[in-house]
Amino acid sequence: MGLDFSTQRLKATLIDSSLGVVHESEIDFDRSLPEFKTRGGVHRHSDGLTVTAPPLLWVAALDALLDAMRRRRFPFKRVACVSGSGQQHGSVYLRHGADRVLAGLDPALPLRGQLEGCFSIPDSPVWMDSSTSAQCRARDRALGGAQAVAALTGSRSCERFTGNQIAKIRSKQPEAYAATGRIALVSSFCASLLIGDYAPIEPGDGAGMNLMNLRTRAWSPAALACTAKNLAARLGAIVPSHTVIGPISPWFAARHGFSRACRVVAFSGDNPNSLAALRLERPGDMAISMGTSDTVFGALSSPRPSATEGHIFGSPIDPEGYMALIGYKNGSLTREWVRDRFAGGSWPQFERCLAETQPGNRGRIGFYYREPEMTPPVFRTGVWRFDCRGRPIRRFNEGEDARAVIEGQFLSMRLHGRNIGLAPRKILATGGASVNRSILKTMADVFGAPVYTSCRPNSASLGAAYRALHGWDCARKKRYVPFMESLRGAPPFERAAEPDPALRATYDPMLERYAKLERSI
Ligand code: 5FX
Repeated sequence: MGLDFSTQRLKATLIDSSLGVVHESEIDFDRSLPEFKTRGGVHRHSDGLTVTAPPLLWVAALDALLDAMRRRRFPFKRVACVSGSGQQHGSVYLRHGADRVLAGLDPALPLRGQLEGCFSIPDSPVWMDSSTSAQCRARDRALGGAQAVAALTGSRSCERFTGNQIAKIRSKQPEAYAATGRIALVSSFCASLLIGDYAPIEPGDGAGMNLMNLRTRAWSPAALACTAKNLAARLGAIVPSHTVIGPISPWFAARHGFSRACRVVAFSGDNPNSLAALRLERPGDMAISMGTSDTVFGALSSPRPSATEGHIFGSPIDPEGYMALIGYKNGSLTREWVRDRFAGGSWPQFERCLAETQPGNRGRIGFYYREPEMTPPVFRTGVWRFDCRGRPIRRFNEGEDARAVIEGQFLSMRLHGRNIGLAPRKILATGGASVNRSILKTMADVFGAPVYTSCRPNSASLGAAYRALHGWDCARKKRYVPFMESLRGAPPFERAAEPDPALRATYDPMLERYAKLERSI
């Protein structure tokens, strides 16, 4: 069973021994638990920067989800192993002694009332928070600059990353910090509920804190020291992602009928779990998720952390591997804007534009920033068009904007992926735009790699279920089993587009021209 505590809902995905999905359930936080007064699962504060969510909401959601599954006569006793996923970076502050509460839960009562008094901070900072710029700059100063922080932890100091959130709480709410016995991530906190004890953190989600040494996968004493006093004792251990962290707690067996033999595998973040769902195990396996914002993630063996772009996390499916994550703000909305203004207003018309223009767009390159962009950081929105000699031009010919926005987005992904060590071998395309065959063909050509599709929703909870199976398999066989050995027989992805080898000669030099023009912007 995989559980995904995402920003807006809790989902469960169950797989059986043939690796097919046999059950899915979900609870929407705003709709099912209106008393927490969240919108989109969070509380946005009046400063426009602070965003929080009550951890008790996630506890109540677990009660509600399990109750609903029990009403549907879900056979809990057949669950062999559970793992899970949490929105990344968010932190949960548990009072001294909360571990005793977790260990002594009364099966006659729901979790919610029993855990209510356990939080020293009742509203947890979450990944949408951007209120910690001062703490980020302090971290940069203490550790030798932005690039030094990235080299040590895998990412530059980021406002949403847990270490900077902890530093803010330590300085603004010192009594609450002193009352805290354990600081958990959303993922490890939810795992704690299942094992009835404080759960360890694993390197996929642990890397999203600016506190872990990316290479050793242990807490960095220097990063801890510049965050808060006595932090190591409050964070607990970091364990490999496939670790069985305990049997399920007696509360789940007595109240819902789970088997006492059911095991729990370390929970990870939503992005690392999505990597597991798409089985991106080998360096060069990457995914492009095209949604409101676009996300690129993939496996890599030689990471090159950068202070200016992307993040490197520990791989959740390879104890020695790494994963890259690059986010873009200009995704679907920007593609739709170009479609509506310059490509006939419909996707069939847009596809016609792609078909009627040449790959490489006769050397023409466009940059379309409808939103301030984070990769690369571009704060001024606008459209920039260049001819084949790199000279700015005001307009393109008919159809060329459609090709320019698609080629430009993929060139950017290839460039910024390369900058942090991602060398694509095979691409999995997901998200709304991945149903568009001409876009996928352009993707294959720009990257020079085959493109596969996966339209399975709920990738984080499915990935957590796969990771549960993986951890269970390793424990059962008493050796490390490669992830894909445990996943042998999983349904194949559809091969959707092949690269045209002749187009390397077009796109390889175009990438270098793109990089130069991007710098000029
Ligand atoms: C990744 O760094 C993020 O902040 C988001 O993708 C969150 O994980 C969403 F839950």
